[in-house]
Amino acid sequence: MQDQDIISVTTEIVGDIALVCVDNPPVNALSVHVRRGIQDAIADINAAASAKVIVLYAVGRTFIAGADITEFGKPPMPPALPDLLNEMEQSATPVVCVLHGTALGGGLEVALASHARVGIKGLRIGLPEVLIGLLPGAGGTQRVPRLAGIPVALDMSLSGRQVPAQEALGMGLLDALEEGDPRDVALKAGQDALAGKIKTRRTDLIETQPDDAALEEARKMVARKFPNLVSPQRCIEAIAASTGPIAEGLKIERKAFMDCLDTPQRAGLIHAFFGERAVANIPEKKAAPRDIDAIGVIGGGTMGSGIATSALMAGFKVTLVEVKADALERGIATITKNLDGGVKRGKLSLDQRDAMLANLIGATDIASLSDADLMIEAVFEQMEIKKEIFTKLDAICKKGAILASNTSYLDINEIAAVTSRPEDVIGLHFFSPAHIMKLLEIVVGDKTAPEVVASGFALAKRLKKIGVRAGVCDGFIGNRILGHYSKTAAYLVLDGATPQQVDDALEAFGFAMGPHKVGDLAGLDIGWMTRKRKAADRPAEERYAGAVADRICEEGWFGRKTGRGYYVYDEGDMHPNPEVAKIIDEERAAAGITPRSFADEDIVDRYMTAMIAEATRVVEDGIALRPVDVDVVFLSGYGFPRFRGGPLHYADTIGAAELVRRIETYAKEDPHYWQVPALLRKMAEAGKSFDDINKGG
Ligand code: 3H9
Repeated sequence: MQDQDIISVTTEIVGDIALVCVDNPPVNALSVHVRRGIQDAIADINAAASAKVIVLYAVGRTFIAGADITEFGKPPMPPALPDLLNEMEQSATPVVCVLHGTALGGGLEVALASHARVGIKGLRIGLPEVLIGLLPGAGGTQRVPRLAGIPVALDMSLSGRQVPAQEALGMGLLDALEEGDPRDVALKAGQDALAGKIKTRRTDLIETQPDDAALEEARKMVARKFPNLVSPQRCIEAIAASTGPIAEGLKIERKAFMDCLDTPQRAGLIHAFFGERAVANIPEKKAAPRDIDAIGVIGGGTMGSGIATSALMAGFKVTLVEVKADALERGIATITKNLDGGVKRGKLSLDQRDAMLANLIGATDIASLSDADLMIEAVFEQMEIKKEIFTKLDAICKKGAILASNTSYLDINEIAAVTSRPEDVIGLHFFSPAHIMKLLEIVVGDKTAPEVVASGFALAKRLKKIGVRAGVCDGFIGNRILGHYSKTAAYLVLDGATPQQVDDALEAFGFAMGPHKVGDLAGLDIGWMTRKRKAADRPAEERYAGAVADRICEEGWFGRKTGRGYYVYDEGDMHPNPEVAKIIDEERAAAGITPRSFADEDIVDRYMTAMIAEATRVVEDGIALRPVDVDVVFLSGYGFPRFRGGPLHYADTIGAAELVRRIETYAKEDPHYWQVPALLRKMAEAGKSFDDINKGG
């Protein structure tokens, strides 16, 4: 059966009321058959004059969640949504819309073009198009200002936030709020409209109140907050046009929407949207997760406290274990501070914070974890210490408990091997600050049981994090790739760029912070320790990347926390550290390097090519299930610009053949560092993309 032949819209006549029902699981997206179904239903009812009012509603978990995103980038299939909604607005029989769940994007636009809107309690409405590189393209930029004013239209369409029903009622975007099942509410809404209790009116006949000040403020905000994004600017342009005739405004909106549809940003953001859902598709997805209620966190440092905070915020009971009473006290104080931060940011009420703290127990004896369902070890990154803890856990934990390590690079198989139950052992790699960062790498050992992997994914969901499955290797997906490409930044500086130039070039590419600023923020001592730890294993052919950073650390400059690193931090002011320039000169002289200049584009190309090369090897080695898993790790854990879709989505915009050519060119300078991954060469020869691999090709 062709897509357009699917029947997803049905009409039921009850007296003078025509109930038009949309049923297109899972989220009632406006696929071509839904658009045709609504168009035919309204035309038929008007032609037959079979009802005095039409009530449009949907069944399932939500009202219409928007246009069908999978249709974007494909040939258009009529009717286009804007045309359908213009027709609906002109319908001689008034249309009342009944909304439940989440009425988003095109879904809300259907409601705005109706003649009245009734929400069902629990409803949230929103215009999230900007989050996928678009703007409301079916009248949202014209009809929200008419019903609720320009400031509301700017707020909703530039933030993409979901507005709760009560607030929507206050804004004038809903006419009534009811409780009940969508069909029952639809019938009542029809009766209320017939009785004149719900007033129906055409939105296009309302005039928008001008508000130049709000538009100007929005333009400034967008220039400051989203300098790289196209669609927010175009969205403001369309909203500004809403004070004129609606036909003109709709034309401007349509043009802006179609232009945005054509941008790589739209493709990148939609790749990110589907990618975040695709990573849940794991080989273990049919396994039943184990019940987790009580969690034990071992280690009350920054990571352990952050993990405990995250678990408390998700409603788990948490026991925090530290060896010494003073360390335990510090851990509990950090958790309290984290939760207080949530209260300050308006994310938690005081009552919620108190309830979470009441779920927290502190202990200095690991034996107090004997009843916990999941242990998360978050102590110092030393194999011997980890082994000692896992040996103890094995002795005291109940049967079926999951034993997890938050290690960021150590071998999970080696840790599991000290227990009598390696099938219960898994890596749960959180990112700092753990109660805020979205990413959770779920590291699967050779013997980890499928239910334990499924439990890791269920846990990620409850913690409102994105779980990504990773295999065992030094650094798993993210840190392994980071360990490789971060050397490029150091080589660029040794060869002639300044740290600030590297940072500026990568920030212009879209990273929130360049690598030297990130180093200063995280603490340069961390990299220094890692380099010392790995010194013995460094291959003789490898060009040493740590020369400058080591010298900075030897001065006691560890970045922000010491007031100095690559930059000097002085009461809110930040400028390049002049002493670092001297160190760089000395290191260049010692290595016999004559500095050369790099164009910003060259800096970005080298940095990104190194990232893509190691990411390709991570896919090739089976550490990541698919290229999209790497993309999601970088988007949710490493500040990769979302509008670029992730390193391997970005790689597809360059193409495998060009990437091979680049690596071969750079290899003339350093053949050890720049090696073409076998997979990339094969892709170049076969004309394949990473997206082909995502699709199973
Ligand atoms: C738009 O409307 C443009 C118009 O202004 C103009 C047009 C001319 N299309 O998220 P979930 C899939 S732009 C196709 O896991 P939840 C999703 O991939 C659109 N598929 O559920 C997943 O598939 P799978 C503006 C979609 O309960 C399944 O549905 N609207 C769409 O956690 C379940 O999704 C948006 O941007 C879609 N529009 O959250 C809303 N939406 O099971 C985007 C979802 O195979 N959607 N799917 O992995 C959402 O924000 C959330 O899905 C929602 C439900 C809150 C609705």
